[in-house]
Amino acid sequence: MAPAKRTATSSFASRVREVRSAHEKLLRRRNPVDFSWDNGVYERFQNPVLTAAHAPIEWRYDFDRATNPFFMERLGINATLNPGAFLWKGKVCLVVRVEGYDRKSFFAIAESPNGIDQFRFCPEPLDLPEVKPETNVYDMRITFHEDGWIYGVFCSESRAKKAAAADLSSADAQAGMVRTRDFKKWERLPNLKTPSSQQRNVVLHPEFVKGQYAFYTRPMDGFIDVGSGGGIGWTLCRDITSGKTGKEEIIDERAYHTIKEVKNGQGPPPLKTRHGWLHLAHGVRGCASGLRYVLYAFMTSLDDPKKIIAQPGGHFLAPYEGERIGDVSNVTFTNGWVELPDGTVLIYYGGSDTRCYVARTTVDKLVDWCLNTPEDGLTTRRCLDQRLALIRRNQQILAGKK
Ligand code: M1P
Repeated sequence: MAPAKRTATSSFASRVREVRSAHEKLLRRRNPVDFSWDNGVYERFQNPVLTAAHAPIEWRYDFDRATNPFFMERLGINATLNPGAFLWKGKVCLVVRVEGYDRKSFFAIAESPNGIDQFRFCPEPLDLPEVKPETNVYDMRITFHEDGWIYGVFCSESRAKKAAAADLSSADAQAGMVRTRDFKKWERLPNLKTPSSQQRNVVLHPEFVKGQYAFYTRPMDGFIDVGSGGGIGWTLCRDITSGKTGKEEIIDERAYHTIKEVKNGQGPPPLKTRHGWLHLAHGVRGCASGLRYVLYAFMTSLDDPKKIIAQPGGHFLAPYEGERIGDVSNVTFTNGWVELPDGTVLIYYGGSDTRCYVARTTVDKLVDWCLNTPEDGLTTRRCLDQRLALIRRNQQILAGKK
């Protein structure tokens, strides 16, 4: 027995060294621009910014030689996805949905000096309080509100109360809320109470509107299928510590034969520009291979943030190359972006519910994209007319006639 024990012990030490060194190499990996992509709107990068393998090894392995002599992973991490984003103390930070092999997600902050690579998780995940038992939490949007608090609004999911005993998939989604001033101490607020029976993709607007808190919502009467609900909604709330909102109205509807035919949802909190509020959202359509999630952009009025003033047609960003493949394939989903002091915008998005990517653009480019890209013509005739107008104008320009 003694030699076997010695072998296990020495293998433990070398395993720790090997695992640590591979992990450190991944964390230090640089992320060059992917020049296979060029649409002039945003840049893509060669690697995801975060994967499951970025999770600290202390979160996955048991370092006790007695209980884990082979230095095996005990609590595996399955995915890191759908991050909220914010700037804090000179770093770009992501509040990441980290999913274990057990399918439960939790939140953890990862920091990078440049927002493109070298993301490292803080030593521990966020230890957020519960208001009542919930089965899963995910997709946090961070809002620096003008009231001085920093809010995190996320999906709080539990098994549907009215589900039949044999129905183990019906769920109930609500908007959970936390707030902090330092990203260390978190206060849990009551879940938002809106007129809709279920909510996902709820986002707090950064400013008061008519003296009230304003939320982008996504009402639904089912968990996967939005039923008679759907669209990006809007509601006001007098007292965020009660969570009770007023009536809900749809400001961005689903539409037949568009990228948001099945459902849609606000992405991160909008960015304020001198031309209006810039929004990024996800739109979903159904096809033979399942649901396809893409990102789209639009703008709303500075005077009335629920009033759409520009809505370019089609998607802004869709799954590309390896982004297409993952646990839930053909999905791009965003809930975080940051604006740097020089006007650069870093857009973070989950790829196929598996890993996190970044795209880089600027406020000026996003505004130009929104204000000057035609709306969806909704029929082939009108969309073809838009394209013919572009082609024929280009022909004139290139022939020197304009
Ligand atoms: O699996 C794709 C996405 O599905 C949900 O999005 P929606 O609320 O629009 O249905 C979310 O659970 C999201 O996390 C996930 O990426």
